[in-house]
Formats: sequence, C-alpha cells, structure tokens
Amino acid sequence: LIPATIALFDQLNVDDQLAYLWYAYTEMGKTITPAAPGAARLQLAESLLTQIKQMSPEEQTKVMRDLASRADTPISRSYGFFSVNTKLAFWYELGELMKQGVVAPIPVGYQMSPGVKLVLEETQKLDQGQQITVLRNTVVNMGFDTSELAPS
Ligand code: 45D
Repeated sequence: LIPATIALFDQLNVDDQLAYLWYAYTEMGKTITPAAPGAARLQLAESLLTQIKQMSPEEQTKVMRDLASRADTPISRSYGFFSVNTKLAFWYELGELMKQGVVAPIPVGYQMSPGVKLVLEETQKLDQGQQITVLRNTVVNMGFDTSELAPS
C-alpha cells in the first residue's frame, strides 16, 4: 500500500503535489498523524525559512513550485542538503507560516483535483507510521540534488 500511494503521488503534476502536501498537512491531527517537528530540526532550515518570509507572495509560491519541480535554484540546492526529517520539518513550518498569513496561502476557491483527492484518501487508509513514510517519500526527492550533476 505504501509504494502504491507513493506511485500515485509521483504521477501528480507539480501543483497537485503541492496541493496534496497542503491537505496532508491540514489533515494532520485529524486523519493524518500529528507530527510537529522539534525545534532543533527547524534551526537547520531557519536560514531558508527566513529568506522565504522576506519574499513577495508570488516569489514564495514560485519557491515552493521550484522545490516540487526540482528546479536548479539556490534554495532548491540548499533544500537538497537537508536530511529527510529536516525536509519534512521545513514543509511543516511553511504550512504553519501559510496559516499565519506570512507565506502566500492557497488561492480562495481552490478545488483539489481528483488525483489529489485519490492520493489523500489512500493516505488516510494507512496507519500513522505508514503515513509518515509516505510523507517522507514525497518530500525527499524535492529540491535539487547537486550530487546528480556530472563532475566538472
Ligand atoms: O495557485 O523531525 C496550488 C517525525 C494550486 C519525527 C497552489 C517528523 C494553485 C522527526 C498548488 C494549490 C518523523 C514525526 C497555488 C519530523 C495555486 C522529525 C499552492 C515528521 C498557489 C519532522 C500550493 C514530520 C502551496 C511530518 C503553496 C510528518 C502548497 C511533517 C504548500 C509533515 C504546501 C509536514 C505546504 C507536511 C505543505 C507539511 C506548505 C506534510 C506542507 C506540508
């Protein structure tokens, strides 16, 4: 069930992947395991989060799309060096900042696609540990991995 759910996620386009993460985040504590990251974890991501907080709403959304599409940008590269739990903690904090109105929110009236709904429903069928495994897998490949560059 875990690989099937991840495979469904991998088929989503960039916006749908972001939307899935957002709804998984907002469901945490309801149907998805509550998992607030530790403060130590967030310190590693702090410089990125500080940069993002200072951006315009349009730039903030672009950063998140760049991460999901694995674009080669300075922020995507920094993200690529995070451990998988720091990646989760980073997204969790972005979710908090979106709720607080510090980072650009989901557009009013946004409706999730059938694909997003499906992956969300499959996630809700899993137990807590399995849900976290799925979430780890969704964020681990985001960002830009410089180790994939050919040696120069
Ligand atoms: O215009 O450290 C749309 C543990 C389309 C323990 C959009 C853990 C239209 C150890 C795409 C909607 C393992 C428990 C715009 C940690 C449109 C530890 C925008 C785990 C603008 C950390 C979409 C923690 C956007 C866990 C901007 C499980 C979407 C953490 C943004 C889980 C989505 C965290 C965001 C999750 C989602 C965070 C910010 C799931 C955040 C999700």
